[in-house]
Order: sequence, then C-alpha cells, then structure tokens
Amino acid sequence: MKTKDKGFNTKLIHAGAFEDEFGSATVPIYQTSTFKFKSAQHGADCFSGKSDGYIYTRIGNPTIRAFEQNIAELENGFDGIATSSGMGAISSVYMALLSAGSHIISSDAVYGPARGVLEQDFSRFNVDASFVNTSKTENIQAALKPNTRVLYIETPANPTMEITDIAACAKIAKENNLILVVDNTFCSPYLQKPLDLGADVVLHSITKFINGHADIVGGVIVTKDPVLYKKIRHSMVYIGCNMDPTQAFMVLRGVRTLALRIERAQENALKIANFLQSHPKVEWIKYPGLTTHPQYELAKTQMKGFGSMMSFGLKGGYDAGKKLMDNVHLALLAVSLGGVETLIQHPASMTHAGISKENKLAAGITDDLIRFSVGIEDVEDIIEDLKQGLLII
Ligand code: LCS
Repeated sequence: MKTKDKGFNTKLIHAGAFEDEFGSATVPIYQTSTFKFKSAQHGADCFSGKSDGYIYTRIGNPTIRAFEQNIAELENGFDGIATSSGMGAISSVYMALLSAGSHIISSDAVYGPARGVLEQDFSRFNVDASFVNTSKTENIQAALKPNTRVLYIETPANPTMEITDIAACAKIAKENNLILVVDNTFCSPYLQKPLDLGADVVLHSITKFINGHADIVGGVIVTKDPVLYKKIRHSMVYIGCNMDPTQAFMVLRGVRTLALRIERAQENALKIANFLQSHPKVEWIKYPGLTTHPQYELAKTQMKGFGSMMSFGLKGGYDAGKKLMDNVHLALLAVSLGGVETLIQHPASMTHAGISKENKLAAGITDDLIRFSVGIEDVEDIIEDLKQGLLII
C-alpha cells in the first residue's frame, strides 16, 4: 500500500510493509543469512546493480528493508539504513563523512560514546573534533575551520536537555558547505522532523522511543539525498554493523504505537515536571515543556510536543540524588530511555562516565544531574514513587 501521502499514524502501521504470497498481516522474519540466485547471471546482476534481488543479509534483507522504508517515510527522507545499534549508526555516519585531516563540530552534550568515539578513536586517524554548546549558534560560527566538514547536533541533548535550533544550523551548514547531522533520538519523528528543517542526515538509537519496549538495541540513519545515502550505506555494509532480521521485526512491532506511547508519556512528563519544580528538595529542573527552560520558545516551534525526558538536581547534590535513585521502587534504576517504563539514572557516573570530568562540567553534565525518562504508567504512581523517595532525603 502506498502511504507517502497518508497521515503519520497510517504510516506508522503500514509504511514499508509488503504483501507476501500468504497474505501475512505483518512482515515476516526472514531469518536467513544468504539468498539463492535464480542463475549465475542473476547473481552477477544482483552484484552489479542490474537486478535489485537480495544477496546477503549484511547487505540487505526483506524484514530489514521494511523497517528502513517505514522510518524513511516517517522522517520524510529518501531512504533508511538500519544498524545494529545507535552507535553503529553514528559510527557509520562518521566513517562515511570524515577523512584524515577533516574537522567536525559537535554539540558538547551528546550521548557519551558519540563524543568518546571521536575523542578516543577517530582522533587516531587525524580527525579533529570541536565540542561546543550548539544551543548558542554563535559557538558554532566561532568553531568553524577551513577543514570543517560536518556539523553534528543532538537536540534535546542527552542529558542536559539543551535545545539547538535545527533550521539555524541548516543555514550555517549551507553557507559553509557542511553536512548537518541530527541525532533525533530524544524526539523520534513524531515530535521532530530534522530533514524538513534543513538537515541532511537524521539518525536514531531505535533502542529508545522508536522501538519503545526495552527489548532490543538498534539504530537507523535516514538521508534526504540519494548520493549521501549511498555513501553512508557503503560504510555501514563494509563496517558490518547491520541490523538483524529479528531486530527489524521487533522494531516494526514497536514503532506502530509510537504516537500513542509518546502522547501518553509526555502528558505524564509535564505533570511530573510540575511536581518536581514545586518540590522543596528540588534545586532545578530542565524540561522543554516548562516555561523556565531556557529554550522553551524554540522547543514550542521546533518540536510538536515536549517529549518525556527531563533532568533535575536536588538541593543535597549527588548524595541526595544517590539516595533518591536507591529509594525509588517503580522507576527502574537503569540506563537507556524512551521505553514504556520509567527509568532513572545518573549520567556523570553512568552514561557519560567515559567523558573527562572537565569536559562533562563544560557541557553542563554536573554531578547533581539526575536524568528521568518518563514511561506510560499511571502518573499518580510515578509521582507517589518520587514523593516517597524524596521524603527520606
Ligand atoms: N544517541 C543518543 C541520543 C543516545 O541516547 C544513545 C544511547 C545513542 C545515540 C546510542 O545508541 P545505542 O547504541 O545505545 O542504541 N543512549 C543511552 C543512554 O542514554 N543510556 O543508555 C544508552
């Protein structure tokens, strides 16, 4: 069924799906590593591109293709590239777009390993990286060098919740011949469409909202341009961080309820943010849906809703935060985010532990920062859990 001109919810359910000979209602798991050619000529044609038949699952697979086409439609892109993890997506993009001697400007607050792989690994291949607070676009202008090739932003940023103006970054990218890459993990295409705002590449850890059920790890990349698509696809296939057919089946199942899950989670999140904001033991809170968020106005225009991620600090700092994390019962003390269950974690010692203390502080990842991923449970129960956890501090 053609879904290009249909609504977002219809695309969630039907985009990318294809009918098999049995009329299966869902895309089956093609759990095979390789595909039999009809003839030697057919095999040669598949490799040369004359035929679009499947060859080998690292290169392509029908279950994986269904997900790639689904997400491409959700992001209004040309096509998708599914990967084994979000880091697989990020590393494939870096590998495709950076060369020895080139420079990348990145948001300073990004998922820890997205920064770590540049600092610790790509640096060994003479790739230069600058990390700046991209929520202030003048910082991007100041970091530009003649060899800058890529502008990489995460918005809202993990875990500071800083918001970067995607359209303004697209303008800078265009003026300076850079490729703008946006990590859209915290929003999903339901809340934010970076390609529509001028980005060249959008990527996700689908481990989070897109799959939504904390049962698989995965990633995806979508580009607007076919040439860029081919380049990144080549890197992914040659590095070999392809998605597995069962992963693709799971995410095709998870993505169907994306809009419903996000609507419910963000409704819960606003109530929780208001509760925390007025709690006497809370020092500060950053949630894009609160007018106290420094980029509240930008969030209102750039995002369709405010999402379900927030960070906050307690008056007693890290010690108090530790007590809270040890005393909540409903919220799981675990990393990851964007699932149906509420999660709590401490970025400075967990997800961002690999970043130096100095760089963490410069990026606003302070020791008192607690990250909260709101799930779709009954909001009264989540608030009650926080209330009793805060009582004993
Ligand atoms: N991008 C963002 C914004 C992320 O939050 C993560 C993982 C990744 C990329 C990498 O994706 P993965 O390879 O894990 O699928 N974020 C995590 C987090 O905050 N807690 O645990 C993982």
